[in-house]
Amino acid sequence: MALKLYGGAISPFTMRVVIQIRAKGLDIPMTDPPGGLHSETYRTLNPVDKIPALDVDGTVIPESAVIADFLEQRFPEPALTLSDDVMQARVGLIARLSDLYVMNAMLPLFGQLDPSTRDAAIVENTIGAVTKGLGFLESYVAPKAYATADRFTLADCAAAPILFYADRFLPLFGATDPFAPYPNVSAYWAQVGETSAVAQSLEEMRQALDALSG
Ligand SMILES: N[C@@H](CCC(=O)N[C@@H](CS)C(=O)NCC(=O)O)C(=O)O
Repeated sequence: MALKLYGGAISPFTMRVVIQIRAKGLDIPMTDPPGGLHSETYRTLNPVDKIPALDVDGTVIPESAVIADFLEQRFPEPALTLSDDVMQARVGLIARLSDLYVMNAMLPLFGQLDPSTRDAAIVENTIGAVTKGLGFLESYVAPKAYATADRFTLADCAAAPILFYADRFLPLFGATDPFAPYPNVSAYWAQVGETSAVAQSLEEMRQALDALSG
């Protein structure tokens, strides 16, 4: 069985899977997408043409949430899911809220990095949307090292890299302390790095982004 992850350390969706791989003690190497993102070679392997994607003996699975579920099914131990069905719904919810209402909401900011061409209305609307998304998380995240309080789960794999992006990029647009209105999110963010798989992965993201910004 040969598994390979196509991705990169600047990608929060890739790092969600990398954190899961590390937390489960798996040995799955990560490489750049063959031929590069948006190449014909990669599009042939992965028509979605995004990272991450998991190559399982030649079958390529895109979408970080789908990859996460696949890895849980293929490698059930240690489980990063919860046996209580209502709590497991919370695991999925935290991951989904992070994806949809924080990370996806933040995307317009990446076209506004240059202050000389910045559109103030886009920035204001985007910061408003992300702040609202962080407010959704506030209702569900525990003020602990683990989003669902008791145990490290897929919720942490998803939320940590996305909060990292919010923490790093919102201040560049004037939102100096984006988690301040949210005590649960703030306390969670302060502690989530206590899990070594998270600390190592966030450090790699930091280094990758530093290298990119020169
Ligand atoms: N919903 C996808 C999002 C993946 C995604 O947006 N990846 C970014 C990098 S973080 C990407 O490949 N962007 C290239 C593009 O959209 O063209 C997932 O969860 O895997």
